[in-house]
Amino acid sequence: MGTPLAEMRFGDFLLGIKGRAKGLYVLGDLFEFWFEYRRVVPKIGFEILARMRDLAESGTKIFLFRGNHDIWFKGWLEQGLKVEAVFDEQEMVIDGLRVYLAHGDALDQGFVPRLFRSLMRSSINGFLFSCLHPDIGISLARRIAIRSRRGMEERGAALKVQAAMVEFAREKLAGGCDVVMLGHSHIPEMRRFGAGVYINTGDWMKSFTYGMIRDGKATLEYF
Ligand SMILES: [Mn+2]
Repeated sequence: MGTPLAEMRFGDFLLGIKGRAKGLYVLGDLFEFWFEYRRVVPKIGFEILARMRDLAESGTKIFLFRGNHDIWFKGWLEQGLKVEAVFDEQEMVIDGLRVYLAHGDALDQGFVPRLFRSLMRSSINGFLFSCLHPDIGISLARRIAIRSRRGMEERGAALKVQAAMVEFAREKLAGGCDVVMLGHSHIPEMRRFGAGVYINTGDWMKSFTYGMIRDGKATLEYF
């Protein structure tokens, strides 16, 4: 999510599925950046977090997946939002379908994304980062995160990732999955391979798209 307007639209989406969706699977990079401090809650996307908690309390099971921008979930978000679980990748049975879900950044072989991923995943860096005052740390991290995303928005880089994702999905589907859902590339798409379906859920910055599983069918939807 980027602009306040995009955030509001996602908020409207959350409100709209209340009482209707059994599960919500957030496929990573919900935030440009997320970090859980020991005693400080970042002032990031509060409205969205409040709506997600409301949704969880109304009975929708929420599953968060780590992206490459928001990997620092350390339990507070799970407790605070009443999230069911946090995953890197997961195969789940949803509505009778075998569904593989992940953010998909592991398939991104670009130099900057790989560097960004290893920086973000290092626990020493996490410790050092936690020593910075949150106002300084968060604005620094946001700047790096925005640069990393701009890299993704370059057409060449995005197309490379897209191709790697399609190939990955083809293999997963051949291996017995019914549906593969990924994000990260910001390019929404849906492809069929035999009886299997690959969906890239796109984003909530420009595309406002999401994957839906209903009555044993997976589709790509626009909000
Ligand atoms: Mn990403």
